[in-house]
Amino acid sequence: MEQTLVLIKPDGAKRKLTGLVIDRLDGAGLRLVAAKVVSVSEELARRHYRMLKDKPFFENLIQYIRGKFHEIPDSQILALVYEGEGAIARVRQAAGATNPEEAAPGTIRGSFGRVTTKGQFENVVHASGNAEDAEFEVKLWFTPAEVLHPIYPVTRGNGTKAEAAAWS
Ligand code: IDP
Ligand code: MG
Repeated sequence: MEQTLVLIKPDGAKRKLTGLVIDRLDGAGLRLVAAKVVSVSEELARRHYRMLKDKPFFENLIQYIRGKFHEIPDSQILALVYEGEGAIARVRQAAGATNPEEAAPGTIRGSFGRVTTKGQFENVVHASGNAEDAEFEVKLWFTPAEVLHPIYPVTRGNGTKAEAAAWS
């Protein structure tokens, strides 16, 4: 059994795709075990995308996930945790490839993503990439009390000190 993090990115929220994304993931037979509206701080955004800090698109990515390109008030975003056998790969499959131009037709990104004229990938959803990222990200965005039967070991905290304490 796996749990994986999904974020409806600001382009998805702005373009009223929230219901559609949830519907697609329902259709994939996954169970929703946590959901929360989060105000994405600079710190949270940087921590979430820590592995990409040396990429040329990193600063734009931080602005994008904080809703700065889509006039999202309070940088609000919907964060979700889905659970199921093979949930990480199944959500990735439903999401499609990172580059919307390469994402298969019928996937969320293939159907609704776009590449802006400035080269930013606006790809509607975030989905954890692998087991290690899924654990880190679920712990970063949620406390154990916010997840129905949290599955990740509670002794290894990630995120901020407070978040680590919540999982310890
Ligand atoms: P993923 O979201 O499919 O896991 P990552 O490589 O983890 O892809 O990149 C995180 C996010 O950074 C992507 O979803 C996309 O929004 C953005 N991104 C990734 N690669 C590029 C790029 O080459 N140009 C612009 N934005 C990118
Ligand atoms: Mg990734």
